[in-house]
Amino acid sequence: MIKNWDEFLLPYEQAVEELKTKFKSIRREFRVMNEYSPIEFVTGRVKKISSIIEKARRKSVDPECVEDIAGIRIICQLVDDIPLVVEHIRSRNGKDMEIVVERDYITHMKESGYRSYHIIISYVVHTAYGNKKILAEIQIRTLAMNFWATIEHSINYKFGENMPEDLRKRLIDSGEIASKLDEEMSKIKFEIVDSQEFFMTRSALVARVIKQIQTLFFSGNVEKAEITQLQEEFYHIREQGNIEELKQLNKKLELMIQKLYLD
Ligand code: 0O2
Ligand code: 0O2
Repeated sequence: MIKNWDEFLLPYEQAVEELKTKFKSIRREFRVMNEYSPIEFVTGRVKKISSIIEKARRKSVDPECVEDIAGIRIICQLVDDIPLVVEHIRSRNGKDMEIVVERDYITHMKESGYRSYHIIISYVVHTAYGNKKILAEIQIRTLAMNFWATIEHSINYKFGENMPEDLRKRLIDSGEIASKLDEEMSKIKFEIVDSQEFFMTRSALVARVIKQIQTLFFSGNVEKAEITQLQEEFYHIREQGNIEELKQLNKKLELMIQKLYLD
């Protein structure tokens, strides 16, 4: 019997925050490198007290044995990203987390039509009162799987066991459509990854060029007319969208700045 739920939930809240930060930072690292990230976004939540009590009762276990009190959801764009994220988590096994069990509901879709890859981990939280080992669930799924699961979850919540048969069938059918969408997206994976990397590289270059023109301007050692000319050159290239010309302009500005500080 849990006397103080706030105290009981504290390490789970901390675990959710820490795990969210850890997986979000992987995405950030890819972005800094202008590379496609297998992680699109990360969310997390601590299960509601009423749901913990209900689940513990249903499974005849103590609340701390409920595996998903702390839950992290990692959303990927493509199905092919999922094994990469799973491998990444496996590579952390025995380091900052321990894998307890993996459940592949993608190869083995649930009867409801639910698809996702689940990994239950045990995770140590360092608190002011010492270390506490807790269980956490990581769900890895695509945007399409997430769309389907979110809608199905809310319909399920409303109807529970009493879901009308035709609605259940429609949900199973729409799950198949979501699965088909994932398949189709996988077929154009190269174009998706390539265009997103192109977009990130171009944005990073644009930001660098603007910063370098500012550096030249604020140095006070470049004629105003020359700055205006560089700006016009930049606007012209940006509108044309030619990345090679943008790279050349960036290089030219780098050299101008180097020269400025060498002289
Ligand atoms: P960014 O730079 O937008 O990726 P927080 O505590 O605020 O860090 P929290 O409370 O978990 O995060 O927020 P939430 O609502 O669970 O969402 C977490 C992140 O997922 C947020 O990004 C949302 O923008 C992003 N997100 C949620 N739903 C979607 C979605 O359908 N599509 C996409 N692409 N992103 C989504 P951040 O943390 O603000 O950072
Ligand atoms: P929440 O917080 O509402 O998402 P179970 O006995 O099925 O309740 P079990 O055996 O502990 O749970 O684990 P399982 O089935 O591997 O994973 C449970 C979680 O996976 C659920 O959490 C859902 O988030 C998700 N899930 C599993 N099956 C389905 C499904 O058919 N549809 C949807 N939308 N989600 C599913 P909870 O308990 O619902 O909590």
